[in-house]
Amino acid sequence: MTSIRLYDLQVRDDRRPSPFCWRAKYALAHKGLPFETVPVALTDIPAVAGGTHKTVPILDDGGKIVSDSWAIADYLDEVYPDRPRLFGSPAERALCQFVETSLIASAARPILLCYLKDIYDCVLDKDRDYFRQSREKFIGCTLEELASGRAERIEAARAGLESVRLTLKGGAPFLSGAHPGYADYIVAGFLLWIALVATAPLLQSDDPLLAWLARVQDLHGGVGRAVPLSAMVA
Ligand SMILES: N[C@@H](CCC(=O)N[C@@H](CS)C(=O)NCC(=O)O)C(=O)O
Repeated sequence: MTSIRLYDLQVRDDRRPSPFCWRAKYALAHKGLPFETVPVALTDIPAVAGGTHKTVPILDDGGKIVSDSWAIADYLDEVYPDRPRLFGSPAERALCQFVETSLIASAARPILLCYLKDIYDCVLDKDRDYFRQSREKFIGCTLEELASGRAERIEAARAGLESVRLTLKGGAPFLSGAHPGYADYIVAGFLLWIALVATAPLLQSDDPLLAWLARVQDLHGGVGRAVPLSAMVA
């Protein structure tokens, strides 16, 4: 029996789309640590693990509670130093942060705006009012108004992933080089998120990202393999 539990955002049909939770699942798998996920609704997060955390992922390692995907990765490297490291050095960690911020600036925001209404349509009934109110406050219009401009935005979202494509063009199997690393998990987490909620394709079928994403899905015993990509691919 494992004692590691990961609180993982749940939406309809027990899908688990959270990009930040994906990173944490990959981080645990990378370390070779067995874990179980605990499904949690958005509006139940404040009641999890003592009630002091506002977001998932939240890790419970035999009673030690850690929240935030970066803090979880750091914790795992610190507490399990003999297992494969997520960050080989502070420099690698800093570069992974750069990957995250670059992705947020170039792709994640347009992607979020394209798919926010799809995400709303997937959240559990109990979360719908909270999701609508919090996200409409954030974007400054209704989810329906946002969705009506989606077609033009998808092009921008697809183009925002160009730095990932160009990196992979270098020939290495992973963004982190010959072996997969946290940068791969960051980018794959965003794409698996969309694959689980999309009602319109983000990628063309000949997109070179797809071969890389399939490789990442197959890693560590296939931690992301069950996610169908078809809804995200034209
Ligand atoms: N910086 C956090 C962000 C986590 C995050 O935003 N998680 C979302 C789910 S994808 C969440 O829990 N949102 C709670 C809410 O919207 O109330 C991390 O890296 O773990």
